[in-house]
Amino acid sequence: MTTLAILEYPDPRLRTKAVPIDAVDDAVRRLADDMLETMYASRGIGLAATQVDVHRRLLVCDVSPEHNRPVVLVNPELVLREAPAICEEGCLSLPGIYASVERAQTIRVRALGRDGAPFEMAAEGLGAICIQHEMDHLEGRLFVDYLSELKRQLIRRRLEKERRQRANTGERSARATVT
Ligand code: GNR
Ligand code: NI
Repeated sequence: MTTLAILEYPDPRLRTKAVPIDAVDDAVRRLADDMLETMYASRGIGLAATQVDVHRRLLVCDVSPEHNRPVVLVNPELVLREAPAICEEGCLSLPGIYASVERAQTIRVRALGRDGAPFEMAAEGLGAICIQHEMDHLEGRLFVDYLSELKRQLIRRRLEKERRQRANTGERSARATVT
């Protein structure tokens, strides 16, 4: 397995709308496995193919406390969304940036699994939020799109500054909550 490079905001490739996958073959399974490895290595709870510059409808997530419940969703479709909830989100494509976003608290999603078979699953809380966040990536949408242009500008500047500092010191970015 391989860890893949994650695109970072404001990379325009993050705006690409992903196309459906017509067959879950070995190449798709390999990509899903590499995405899971990348997600775990980055301490993320989800990853969309868009973030690794593959513009196909595939996402992975694992919101379990032991990080031992990987989920692979191919061509996911929401069949139910209910009960709005506001939750603070982060994104591996915006390292260190956190902001509150409104999502549905409960969802049902229909998708193909790693084996290519269709299935439906219910998710709530963090699992539901994560799947909606990943499905947004597949549309070329990011959580900062729900914020004002002023806040997005602040975030762009902060990320630029952090990247300059990371390049100089090799250190991780500090946490910043944008309210
Ligand atoms: O790791 C992640 N954490 C997270 C926290 C709250 C809401 C959504 C997420 S997804 C994010 C990983 C990521 O960027 N997926 O696209
Ligand atoms: Ni993300």
